[in-house]
Amino acid sequence: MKKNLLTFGIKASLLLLISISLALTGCERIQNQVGVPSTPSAKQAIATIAPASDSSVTGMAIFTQNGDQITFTVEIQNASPGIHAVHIHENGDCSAPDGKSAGGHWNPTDVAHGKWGVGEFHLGDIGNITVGEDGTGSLELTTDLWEIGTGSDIDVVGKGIIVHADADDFISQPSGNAGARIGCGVITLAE
Ligand SMILES: [Cu+2]
Ligand SMILES: [Zn+2]
Repeated sequence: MKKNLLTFGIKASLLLLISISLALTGCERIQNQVGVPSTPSAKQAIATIAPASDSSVTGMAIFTQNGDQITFTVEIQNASPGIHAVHIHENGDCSAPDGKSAGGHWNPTDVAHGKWGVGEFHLGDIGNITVGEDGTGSLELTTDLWEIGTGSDIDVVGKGIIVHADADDFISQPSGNAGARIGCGVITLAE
């Protein structure tokens, strides 16, 4: 009788343990279905723009991936009121005081300089920022022509952002006659 009770006790404990583990597994499954989406968080790249050619221009550029679209925003401060060209240049190198170390326009598709979205244009031909009396200006662009952190020819990471003294005329070759380089930043993958 005592032995039977003991056996019953062990059996009951085992059953209890199995029920608990089943219940836990069930919970986990539900959490996995409802919880965190399986896609990784949005990829981002950033560039901090620092003064070049004795200007005091500063700024920040951010690239954010959303599906196959990348949204680019740039904000600059301490620039002279008026129109300033902004481009992606081929080298992520701002070591030269005049920004020339950033090289020419980033042009992986080997076409002519132009206006973004119109006919031929470099993948670095972002366009012009209008700066107000307060010295600030911003621009936003969404495109599927770039990639972030893929290492492909159209990956923006490792390239440079240049802000110019003058406007891009979208016609002059090879770079739109936009004048001195007054701001420079290196595009890096954001962690
Ligand atoms: Cu440029
Ligand atoms: Zn260009």
